Amino acid sequence: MAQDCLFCRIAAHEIDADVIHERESVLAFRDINPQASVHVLVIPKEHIASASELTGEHGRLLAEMFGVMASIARDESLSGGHRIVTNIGPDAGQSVEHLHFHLLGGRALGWPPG
Ligand code: DGP
Repeated sequence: MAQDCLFCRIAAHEIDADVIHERESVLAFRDINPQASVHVLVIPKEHIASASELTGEHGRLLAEMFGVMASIARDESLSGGHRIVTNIGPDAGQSVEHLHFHLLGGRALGWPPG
């Protein structure tokens, strides 16, 4: 756990969140500032600053995270489609330096994103 990392503290249940899925290594919770009717954040419990830090050693973890997201999309009835996105660095608007995938759905999503 990284000191002063918001998502590490959510993963440790030190800070409340609307958790919808939890596993030993992965947590999913609703975004505090939703951009669609379904907006879930999926994080590894271990501290990884962003997708740029991923290596081959994270393959199993990533497969688990994508499995969790597929399961959430089914549970949230996103049969018409959804989007998974991760922001990396300030130009992309990353505001929390702990890897997280945004799972967005429940409305038509424009492309390209802003
Ligand atoms: P990004 O900008 O890609 O780093 O996304 C960070 C997201 O985290 C942003 O959509 C808002 C969300 N967020 C920030 N603080 C909290 C919090 O305390 N709780 C929850 N549930 N979400 C948060």
